[in-house]
Amino acid sequence: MRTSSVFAVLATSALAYGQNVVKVAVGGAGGAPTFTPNNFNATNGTIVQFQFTGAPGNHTVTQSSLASPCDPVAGGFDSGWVAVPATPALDPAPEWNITINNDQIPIWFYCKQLNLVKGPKPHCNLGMVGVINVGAKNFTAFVESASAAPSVGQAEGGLGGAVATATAPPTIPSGAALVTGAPAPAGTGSGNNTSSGAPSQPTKGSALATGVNSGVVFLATLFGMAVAL
Ligand SMILES: *[C@@H]1O[C@H](CO)[C@@H](O)[C@H](O)[C@H]1NC(C)=O
Ligand SMILES: *[C@@H]1O[C@H](CO)[C@@H](O)[C@H](O)[C@H]1NC(C)=O
Ligand SMILES: *[C@@H]1O[C@H](CO)[C@@H](O)[C@H](O)[C@H]1NC(C)=O
Ligand SMILES: *[C@@H]1O[C@H](CO)[C@@H](O)[C@H](O)[C@H]1NC(C)=O
Ligand SMILES: *[C@@H]1O[C@H](CO)[C@@H](O)[C@H](O)[C@H]1NC(C)=O
Ligand SMILES: *[C@@H]1O[C@H](CO)[C@@H](O)[C@H](O)[C@H]1NC(C)=O
Ligand SMILES: *[C@@H]1O[C@H](CO)[C@@H](O)[C@H](O)[C@H]1NC(C)=O
Ligand SMILES: [Cu+2]
Repeated sequence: MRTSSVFAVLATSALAYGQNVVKVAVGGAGGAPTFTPNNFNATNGTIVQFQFTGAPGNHTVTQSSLASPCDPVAGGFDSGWVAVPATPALDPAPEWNITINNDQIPIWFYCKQLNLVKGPKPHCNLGMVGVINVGAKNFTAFVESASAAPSVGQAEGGLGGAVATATAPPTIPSGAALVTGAPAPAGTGSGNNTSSGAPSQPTKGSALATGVNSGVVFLATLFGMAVAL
C-alpha cells in the first residue's frame, strides 16, 4: 500500500516535470547493429534518451522516412558519429536526447554506418533502424525495405525539426569520440523542414563540457526522492 503510493507520487511528479523518458540503447554487445527498443510510442514532450552503450560501437541516430529507410530526411535529426571503444566500459555512456514534438507522425530512424564493425553489410541493411509512433504503418515492412536498400545515405543532418528536436549534440564522456558532425542548430524554417541550416563543424569542446550528464543522474534523483518520501 505504502510502496504503491510512493510510486504513484513518483510517477505523478515525473509527469508534472515533463520527464516522460524512453531510453534506447544504441548498439549491442560486440558491435551488434541494433537499437533497443526499436519500435515504441512516445507522446508529445517525451524525451527519447539514446544511450550509446554498445561497445565497441560507432553509430549514428539519423531520421529517415518510410519511403527511404536508409536516407536522411530533409530537416530531420542526426546525432553525428559517436564512437565507443571496446574497453574500458564507459559510465556514463555517450548520450543524446531528443524531444517528441508531434506524436501524430511516425518518426523513422537509422544508423549511417557503412563500415563492417560486425556483419557483411552496412548497419541499415542489417536492421539498425527504428520507429517512434508507428501508427497504422508497418514496421516489419520498413525493416524489410531497409534490408534491401541499395545505398545508405551519408548526408549530415541537424538537430531536427517540428516532429522531434534535440537541443544539443550528444554528450561525449572521456574515452568516447564524437567523430564528425555535431548536428546543426534546429532550423527556424516553417513546418517540419529545417534543412536550410547548414551542418556545423564538430564542437567537441562543448560536447565534452556537458559530458557528465546521464540517465544515472535521473535515476539517482528518483531514488533520492523515494528515500526522502
Ligand atoms: C566511425 O565511423 C566513421 C564513419 O565510418 C569514421 O569516419 C570514423 O573514423 C569512425 N571512428 C572510429 C573511432 O572508428
Ligand atoms: C502533439 O502535438 C502536435 C503538434 O502540435 C499536435 O498536432 C498533436 O495533436 C499533439 N498530440 C496530442 C495527443 O495532443
Ligand atoms: C503504438 O501505438 C500503435 C497505435 O498507434 C499500436 O498499434 C502499437 O501496438 C503501439 N506500440 C507499442 C510498442 O505499444
Ligand atoms: C507487414 O509487412 C510484412 C512484411 O512485408 C507483411 O508480411 C505483413 O503481412 C504486414 N502486416 C500487415 C498488418 O499488413
Ligand atoms: C513533415 O510533415 C508532413 C506532413 O505535415 C509529413 O508527411 C512528413 O512525414 C513530415 N516529415 C518529417 C521529416 O517528419
Ligand atoms: C526542404 O527545404 C529545402 C530547401 O528549401 C528543399 O530543397 C526541400 O525540397 C524541402 N524538403 C521537403 C521534404 O519539403
Ligand atoms: C536526457 O534527459 C534525461 C531526462 O530528463 C536527463 O536526466 C539527462 O540528463 C538528459 N541527458 C542529456 C545528455 O541532456
Ligand atoms: Cu550502427
